[in-house]
Amino acid sequence: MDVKKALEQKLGKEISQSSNEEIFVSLLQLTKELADEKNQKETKKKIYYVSAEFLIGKLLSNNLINLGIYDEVKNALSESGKNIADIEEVEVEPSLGNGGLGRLAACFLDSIASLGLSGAGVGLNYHLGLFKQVFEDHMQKEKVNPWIEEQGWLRKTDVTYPVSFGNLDVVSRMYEIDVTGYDNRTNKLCLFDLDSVDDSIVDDKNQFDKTDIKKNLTLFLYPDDSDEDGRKLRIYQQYFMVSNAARLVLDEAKAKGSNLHDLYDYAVVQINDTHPTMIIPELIRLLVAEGMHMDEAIDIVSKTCAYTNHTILAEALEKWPRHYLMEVVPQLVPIIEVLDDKVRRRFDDERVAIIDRNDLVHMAHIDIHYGYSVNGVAYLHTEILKNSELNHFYQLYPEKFNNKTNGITFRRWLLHCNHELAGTISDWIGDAYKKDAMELEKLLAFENDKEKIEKLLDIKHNNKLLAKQYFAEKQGLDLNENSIFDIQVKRLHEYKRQQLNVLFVIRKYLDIKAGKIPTTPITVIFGAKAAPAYVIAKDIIHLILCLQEIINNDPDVNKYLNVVMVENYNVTLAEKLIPACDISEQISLASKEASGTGNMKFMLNGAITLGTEDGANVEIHELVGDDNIYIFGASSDEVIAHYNNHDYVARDYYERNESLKEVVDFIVGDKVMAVGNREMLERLYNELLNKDWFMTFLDYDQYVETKEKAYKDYEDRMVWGNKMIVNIAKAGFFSSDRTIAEYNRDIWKLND
Ligand code: 26V
Repeated sequence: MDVKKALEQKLGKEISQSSNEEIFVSLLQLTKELADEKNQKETKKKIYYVSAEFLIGKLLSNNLINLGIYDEVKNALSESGKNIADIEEVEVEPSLGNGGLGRLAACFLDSIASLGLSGAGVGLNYHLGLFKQVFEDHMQKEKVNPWIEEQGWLRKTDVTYPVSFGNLDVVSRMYEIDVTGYDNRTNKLCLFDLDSVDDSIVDDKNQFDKTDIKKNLTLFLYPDDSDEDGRKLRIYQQYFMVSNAARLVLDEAKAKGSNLHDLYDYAVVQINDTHPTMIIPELIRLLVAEGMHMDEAIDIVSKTCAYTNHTILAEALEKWPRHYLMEVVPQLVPIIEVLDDKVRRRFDDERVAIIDRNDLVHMAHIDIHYGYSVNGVAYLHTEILKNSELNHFYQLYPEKFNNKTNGITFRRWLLHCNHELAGTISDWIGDAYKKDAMELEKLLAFENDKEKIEKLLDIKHNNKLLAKQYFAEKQGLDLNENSIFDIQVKRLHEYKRQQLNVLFVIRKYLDIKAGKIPTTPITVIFGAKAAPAYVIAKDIIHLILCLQEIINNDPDVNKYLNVVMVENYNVTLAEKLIPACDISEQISLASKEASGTGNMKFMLNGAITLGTEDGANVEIHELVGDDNIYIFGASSDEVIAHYNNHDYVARDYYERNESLKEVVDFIVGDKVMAVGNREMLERLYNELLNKDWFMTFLDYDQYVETKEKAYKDYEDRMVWGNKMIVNIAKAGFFSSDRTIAEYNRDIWKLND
């Protein structure tokens, strides 16, 4: 295909005479047409990945790469004086997820299509994505984040289903987004919506009537659940999602010849965390409505559904009061009661009941009893599920438990975000790694190869320059490209311990003030959104922004140390920061981060991990060996023992450790108070000193020591370059193509 000709035909004029917006729209149309050509007949069995979140990010460049025309388009544009990066800027990012869980779902869709598997994502068409973060007075403020445009990726379909709630009947509508496989088929992401939803009910403070379901149902991703109406709205959303998903599954199975008694030969439903759990009673309800006996319906559904657990944090495991369900989805309650009754008859163990003594419905328990597979998302996480968190279930169903270590799509997280590195790798080992990521191991041959290492270091420097330019333009930030880029980007949560990194920053600041000058300047970069109602998380952001102001304006220090918090961290910004990173901060309290996937993206782009033995860090460590990662901190066993013995006392560490004490006191000292908010800073200080639930002080000394070691090693550019090579070479295991092949081999069994 002559891309230039095709594009100019769509534009109706020359590229050089067209605006970036016009070019974007034409490329969008062209992409959709090419994607259509790769629609394939469904195979008998199909995977439905049902998820409340799909954090897909911008799609244009990825689709161009997957369709094999990225380079032609880029060249055609540049011949006409246009830059593809400027066209990418026209696209609005759909932020339809919070973080790792939603981004994982997006990577999985890419890999399902790229492996040629027949599959669909099923979710909700939120009108407003995760809030847009802005900083005012060194604090996070939330703004609405619309993404749907006249000309976008959504395709309106004629598929509609009736959905009934306790007090309301609605009719849904399905929208589709193409999921292009890399040199392979096109699948669909099916997003359900209601025609009556009305964006104008949201006021400028982000408030809206939470009870007006017809108008608000799909407005927001994760409506605020700090009150009862908010929690009920979540149940409305979840039921709406799964009722539509269930209809779609049954319709498509029937169309392919299923008599529903053999549903599991036609469909597998992967339940992404507990949010879609109600699909189990809903499918049972629909099968019974088709005339099937209840016991058989339960059996068939149990052979069709599989569950993925993404966290061990108890507060994140959903439990809904039975009376909420009674109000919103009364038709499911008798079914859930039957499911509970069957469990209680089989097992005399209150801990595995579905409806507990307080009348709370444990969603994960439904999934485990009535799904045929339960998987964790990294080796350590699955071990913790089996041995402690879900041990009483593991005793009952050892055969259901399995591990599927997460992965990332290399199309977005290497080919798209780091063109120079991807091109260089192709020059060195050929293109085969694009389809078989394990090919990257061939790069190990270049360890100690001075010329190759210099090239890698050059690429890293160029990516720092690109990031510098981007953030100067977009956010008025000034990044020093000659500094070490030490980056922690992820949701703000106490268990992820941004506060530990902050303590280090203060330590470094005080050291420099005292005359201990770093050899190479350091830029500590943060990016993180805090849940709007998460008070301590917002206090941590406040402290970071205060430190940014103090440190970057201190002429004694700012030549050697800078702190930068990027605003509104999202997929698009991740794509700019990750290729520029030297040190990847993965410092969660051991046992708390189920997997992490940012850690994999950084490694693939030649950053060295500084982390605890947590989540997939454990597997990164195993792959790259002690010399190519910086590991510190208490082990998950030690941490779990502290929790069990209730013997961690933060204040003891503070009182015994002069360095730590000085750093912690700085938070409420005159310097920070002069720019910050007393209430927020004191609250954070007291939280750390009196609680520190995620044991920051426990790991402080080792963290400081290990990070200093990393900075020192950075000085020997050859030594550091070797570490980069090993990390890139060993990243192949973390391709989501590998993860999806394992899901298919062990759970889905498509194409058998
Ligand atoms: C949710 C909540 C909501 C209530 C307050 C506390 C809290 C804490 C954590 C969560 C996480 C929910 C599930 C989740 O997003 N898990 C993430 O899934 C990723 C993909 O498997 C994985 O890489 C991350 O480690 C895991 O945190």
